[in-house]
This record gives sequence, C-alpha cells and structure tokens, in this order.
Amino acid sequence: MAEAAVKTKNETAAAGAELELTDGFHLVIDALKLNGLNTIYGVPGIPITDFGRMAQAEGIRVISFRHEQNAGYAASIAGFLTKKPGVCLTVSAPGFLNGLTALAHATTNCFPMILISGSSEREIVDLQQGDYEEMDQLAIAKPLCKAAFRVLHAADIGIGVARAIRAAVSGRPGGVYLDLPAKLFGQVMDAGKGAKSLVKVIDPAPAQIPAPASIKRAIDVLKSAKRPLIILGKGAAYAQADDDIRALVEKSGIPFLPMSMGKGLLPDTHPQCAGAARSTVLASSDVVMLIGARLNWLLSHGKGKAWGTEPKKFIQIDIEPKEMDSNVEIAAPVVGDIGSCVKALLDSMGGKWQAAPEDWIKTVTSKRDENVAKMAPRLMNNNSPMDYHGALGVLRTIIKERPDAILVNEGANTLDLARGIIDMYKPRKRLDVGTWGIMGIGMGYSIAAAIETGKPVLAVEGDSAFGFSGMEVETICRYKLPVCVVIFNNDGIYRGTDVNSVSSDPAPTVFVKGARYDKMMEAFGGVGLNATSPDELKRAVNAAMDSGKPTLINAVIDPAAGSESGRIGNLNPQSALKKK
Ligand SMILES: Cc1ncc(C[n+]2csc(CCOP(=O)(O)OP(=O)(O)O)c2C)c(N)n1
Ligand SMILES: [Mg+2]
Repeated sequence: MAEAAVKTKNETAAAGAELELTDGFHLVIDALKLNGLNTIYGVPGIPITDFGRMAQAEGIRVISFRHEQNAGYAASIAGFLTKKPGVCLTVSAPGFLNGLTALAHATTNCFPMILISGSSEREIVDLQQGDYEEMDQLAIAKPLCKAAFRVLHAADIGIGVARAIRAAVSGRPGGVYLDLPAKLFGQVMDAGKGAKSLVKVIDPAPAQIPAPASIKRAIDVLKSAKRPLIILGKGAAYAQADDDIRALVEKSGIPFLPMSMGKGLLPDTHPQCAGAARSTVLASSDVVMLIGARLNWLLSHGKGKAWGTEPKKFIQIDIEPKEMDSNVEIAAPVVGDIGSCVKALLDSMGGKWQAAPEDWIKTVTSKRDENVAKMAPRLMNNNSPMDYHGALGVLRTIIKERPDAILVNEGANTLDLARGIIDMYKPRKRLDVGTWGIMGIGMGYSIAAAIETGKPVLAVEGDSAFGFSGMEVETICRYKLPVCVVIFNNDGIYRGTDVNSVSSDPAPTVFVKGARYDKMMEAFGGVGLNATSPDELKRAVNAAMDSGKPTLINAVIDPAAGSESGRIGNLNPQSALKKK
C-alpha cells in the first residue's frame, strides 16, 4: 500500500516535470506577447505552419496572406501607424525573399518592422549541401535592413526578440531581420527558466532630447527669415506629436507644405497650407524648416531649378544626425526625436512671436487660391468615360465627409493627381508609395490599416498598381475587412493607348482593354461594381463606405487621359540620339 502510494507520487512528479517544459514555438510567442506585439502578417509553410497555429491559439492575431510581399508591406505600415514594429512571418528561402522587398522598403521609409523568417538546417546550409529551401538568409538580409539577428538556442529567444524590437523602433526606425532556424522551434527547456529568459523591452524608443544650443540656433535662423516655409514629412506624422506640431506651425504663422504622407497633420484646407502653391514656396522661400522630411529626390535634393535662385537656409529636425548636410548645407541642424524637438522649439519661441512678413503670406495665399480656383471646375465634370479630375473630384468630397477614413493610394497618374486633389484632414490618414514610389503596397497597406485602426479604408489604385497585390482581395474578403478598392482603369500603365507597330504583341504599357476588375471581387464573395461616370462612382463608393463590406469598384477612365509617368516624366532618361 505504502509502496503504491510512493509510486503514484513519482508518476505525478514525472508528469509535472513534463508540464513544466516549454519550447521554441512558445517562447517566441510569449516574447512577442510580452512586448505587446499581438498581430502577425505572414504566409504559412515549413517550418512555421504550426507556429502560426499556436500563435493564433495563444491570442495573437495571425493574418494569413497570399504572398509574403503583401504581408510585409502590411507589417511595415502597421509599424508606421502604431510606432510598434509590425511583424511579418515567412518560410525559408523563397518566402523570405518575397518578404525581403518589404523589409528593405520599411528601412528606406523609416518604418519599424521585424521580418521573422524560418530558415533551414544551419549545418547543411553552411556546407551548401542542398537542404530544403537552402539559403544563407542572415547574410542576404543584412545589407537591406537596420539590423539582423539569428537565434540558435531557445534560451536566447527572449534576448533575440528584444534586440529586434529595440533595433526597429529606437533612433531612426527601420526594418530588422530575425532568423529562426527550424530546429529552434522544437527545442525544449525548463518552463520556469524559459519564462525568466524573456525580456520586456523597457522604453524601446527613448526620447532623444535636442541640444539647447541647436534649438537657439534654429530659432535665430527662423527669426531672420523674410519668406519662411515649414515642410512636414512623414517622420512628423510618425512621431504622433500632432498637437505640438500644429501649435508650432500656428504660433509661427509660417506657411507649411506637407509631404505626401505628412498630409493631414494640419488639414490641407488650413489657411497656412501651401500645398497648392508648392512651386512658389519652394522657389521663393529664404528659410526652410524641415520637420521629419529628408532632402531626397522628392524635394529635388534641396537644390536646382525647383528651389529657385534665392539663397536658402535650412533648419532640419531629424532623429538621425547623418541626415544633416546629406544634400545641401544645413544651417541649423536639430537632432533629436521630433516630439522633443518641436516641444523645445515651441518653448523657446516664448509668448510673443513675430508673425511672418505679410507680403510673403499674401504671395503664398493668392497663388494657392488662384491654383485651387483653376482646378475647381475640372473636378466637377461628369464625363463618361471619366477623366482623372472628374473621378477624383468625387473621391475628394467623400474623404471630406469621412475624414476618419484611411486613404491608400498608388499608381502614376492615379497617385500624383489624387495626392494633389484629395484633401486630408487628420494625421496618418494618407498612406502611399513612399520614398521609393513603389507599386504593390496597395492591398497590404489596406489590410493592415483596417486591422490596426478599425477605420474604413478607401484604396485608390491605378490598374497597374493594383495588379501587384490584387490577389489579396481574397484576404480582404476572408477577414471581412471594411476596404473599398477603387481601380482607376485606363487600360494600362500611364495610358491605355500605346500601339506596337511591328508585331501582334501588345505594347509594353497596355493591358486587356475593358477589363472588369470588379469580377475578381465577386469571385470571393465581395461586392464588385462597375462605374462609368463620376455620379456612378460616388454612389458606389458611398454605399461601400456605409456598408463596410469588402468592395471593388472598376472605375472606367479614358485610356487617353493620363500622361507618361504621371508628374515625374522628367526622370525618364533621354538619349542624345533621336528616338526611332
Ligand atoms: C515595384 C515597382 N515596379 C514598377 C514600377 C514602375 N511604375 C511606376 S508607376 C507604374 C504603374 C502606373 O500605372 P497605373 O498604376 O495604372 O497608374 P496610371 O498612371 O495608369 O493611372 C509602374 C509600373 C514601380 N514604381 N514600382
Ligand atoms: Mg493605369
């Protein structure tokens, strides 16, 4: 009797010991959850299929895509919207490579993101013995991201995830690669020790306070200005320092120019907004304060024709010291996080601030009003087939009436004209192609925007742009997301009118004429509509936004309406030889 009792006790102990083990799968899940990373965007397969299932079972939202690139773009914009790294999960080699474009994109755009990829057997990969999906992923990822780490032991998962998070969000945010070999997931260890090995990242993006001397210098330069200008970049939108940025702009009385994803920080209809007088303010300003905007190609590198002949002084607020003087001399570099820098500037401005000279304000406002008035009648046309202005005039009103909706936008003409025509009213509501002018962000961004914010999404897509991520309409339908996709269908890239005069092959820029993208949506149970006039478009989009049902509207645009490369045709290389 006594012996039997002892045996039972031993058995219980053995069973207890088993219960107290944990494994790589669960340690990764626990490490993510501990740090508030509760959504994963990815595509399943060996070696991460079970990981996705377990993550879902443990309460993480796992959004399963049709292609890793779209999952990666979703993760990147989730990072922009939340200031927490967006997580993308991929399988080895091909899945990893598909996700890598998005990781590089996140790094270029300064969005925090972590690409977690399963990888094959290290011993076999390193001897190049031809493992299943063999690839030295860590080496390949390194030049394309801010940091790259590999975890080989379950006990290091906590540290690995912590390093990835801190690297992604601290300083200038960017993409981080985390390599998790297949064998790691199955490794077991004592559950108590495992729990202790996890790291909750404390203050992952510490404030970086600007030097007081840099603030004084900036204020002095600003005070010397006769024709000052403020440029708001997407870094300013990322900072979520909306109230202070608005206060700074309003207190200064200086005209502001929002970059594409900086639109809405202050409404585009704000009296100081110089969006519709861009050429004038760039050419004529004498002091330019950049807030979270880089002097890259999107601002003509801060020099040349667009910037006029007047001498300029730049004040630049950026968290990355290396950004200063990257293209032109920066007279007043202010290095720190944007929230802290703007606050310090506001404090230094004191109670009284001399408004910008009246004649400058007048010059800017009259140019702006003139351009807005010139555009207005074009936006009211009801042509069928539609031109860009007629169609965008309708969407402009819809966003005005629904300022909380998120606008996703890609294409060439569809992008450039929508950017100029559709006013934004709130911060971080306009998501687009970003620094690279990349096609393919459309459906990934739409999905993440809907998931992360719960707000309705309006995706305005060129027919070519849409094609890069079009299959994800199935994902939109599967997760029943409130996304309305409007395809500006002009039968091609830029225009649908090119002709190949030498063979029966179509010209490289044209697609199937009269294609009905709306049918794609119907295939997955979503609402598909065809709109041939602005009136029809208006009704269809309003119905979609009211219902919240996944909807795709094929907006028929005149194939001759667009221009080559939209607004950036000047970037096409020209040969001295005459075109054949
Ligand atoms: C990844 C990627 N591939 C190719 C391009 C080149 N590109 C720029 S705009 C564009 C498509 C423009 O056509 P569409 O989206 O239909 O807009 P439209 O001008 O016709 O309105 C392409 C392919 C790109 N920017 N990014
Ligand atoms: Mg097109």
